[in-house]
Amino acid sequence: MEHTTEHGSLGERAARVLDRNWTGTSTVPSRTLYPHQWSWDSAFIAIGLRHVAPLRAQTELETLLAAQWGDGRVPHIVFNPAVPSDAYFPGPAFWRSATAGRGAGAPAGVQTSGIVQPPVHALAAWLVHRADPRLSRARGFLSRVYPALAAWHRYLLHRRDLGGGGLVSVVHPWEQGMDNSPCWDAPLARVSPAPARAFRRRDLEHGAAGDRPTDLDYGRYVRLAADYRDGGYADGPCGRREFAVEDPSFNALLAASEHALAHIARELGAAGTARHARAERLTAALVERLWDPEAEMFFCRDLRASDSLDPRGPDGSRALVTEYGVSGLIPLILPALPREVAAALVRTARGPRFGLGGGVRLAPSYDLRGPAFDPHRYWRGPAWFNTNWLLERGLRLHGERAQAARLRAALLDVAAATDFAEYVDPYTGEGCGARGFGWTAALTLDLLD
Ligand code: 9WN
Repeated sequence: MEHTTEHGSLGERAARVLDRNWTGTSTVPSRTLYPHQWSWDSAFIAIGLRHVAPLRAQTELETLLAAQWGDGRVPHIVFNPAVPSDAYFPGPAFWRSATAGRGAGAPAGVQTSGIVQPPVHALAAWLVHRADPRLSRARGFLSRVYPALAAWHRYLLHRRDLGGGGLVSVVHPWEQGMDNSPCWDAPLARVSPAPARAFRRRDLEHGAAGDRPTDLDYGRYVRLAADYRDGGYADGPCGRREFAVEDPSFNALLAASEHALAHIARELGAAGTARHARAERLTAALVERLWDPEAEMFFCRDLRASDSLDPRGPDGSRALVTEYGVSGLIPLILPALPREVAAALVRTARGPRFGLGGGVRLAPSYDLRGPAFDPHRYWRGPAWFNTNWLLERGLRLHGERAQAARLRAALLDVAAATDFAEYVDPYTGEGCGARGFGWTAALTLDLLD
């Protein structure tokens, strides 16, 4: 498809979306639905911004890291004080970071949430640096962000290895970023929802109810977040969570970012060897704990389901949630993935569940044949641009050039046709959710480069 219209080239249109979403210090995912700074959105946005505005790309990451907590966590939302506090739910009045998060070192000068999102930031910082090394060196960009990124990874590896097997656990579906994925249905079923009257959703004012999570999902999200807050956002033994899941995508992104931190360390004159080794250990732990060779898929591990099981015995595998979410394909981005695992993952991506070999425009967020598949409901089927961008990268990394090229072309076509939709029907490419969405525009710019 030709990507130039009377409104300018696709790249110009994408850059205009990022201009419109820029607040002066960071970029909102959407002016309507998400009017604050989101953690993994900012990482993807910086990856695209670096091609058109490297200074803004650096600032994007610096703004996020300025809201880092004393214990090293990078909050999933940094609230913009210029936006009415009830524009998004749950807003600053719900999270109460400055008071409830004091013990965990929440900063005093900025209001944030208290949960995290996937650690894409070191990868983003490295890519941003490489786009304009002169500017980066002149501003001391890497030497300023490196300690914050190292503390962030330390928090995850030391405070969030709740299963003790070398992987990080998420304690809320919002942390993993694929909020209502069917992978969470079983672990969430144990959580008693907060009553609907206890909160007011704002998302339904901007998005169709059929494209969003249900009220029951929201009740459970609110319950989990409120319990975490009321426990002072404490992790570790006294902060035992009702929901604790090891997720393939979250951990794969941490390993990819650990490789990126190794490159950053080397650029700063230190040895990156220990970090590469840690990334390889994370990759090995992913394979050991989450890979199912018969299914040819990575699955989530529900730590609470395994509580009653002997983790060393064969029953330990029952703790794997055998739902095929796109999260289970994301480890393809890892260079140290065993060759046979990478080959099997490519088969799964091309097969009938994800359809990349034929049948879909873009990879869905969930199994096309799964019982819970819904082509329009958020993370229960629709295709998202960030996960497809990661798959494109993974396919290229593992030598699947033709498949990667087809995916890249489809991403550009669908982004152009939907005005940078938040997510799309995987079969038809029809846009859903917000338009002018930050990471869709940013990753379009990255693919065009
Ligand atoms: C909750 C901002 C975020 C993304 C997530 C996506 C959605 C929020 C919501 O929007 O989550 O964090 O209110 O639904 O699921 O991946 O980071 O774009």
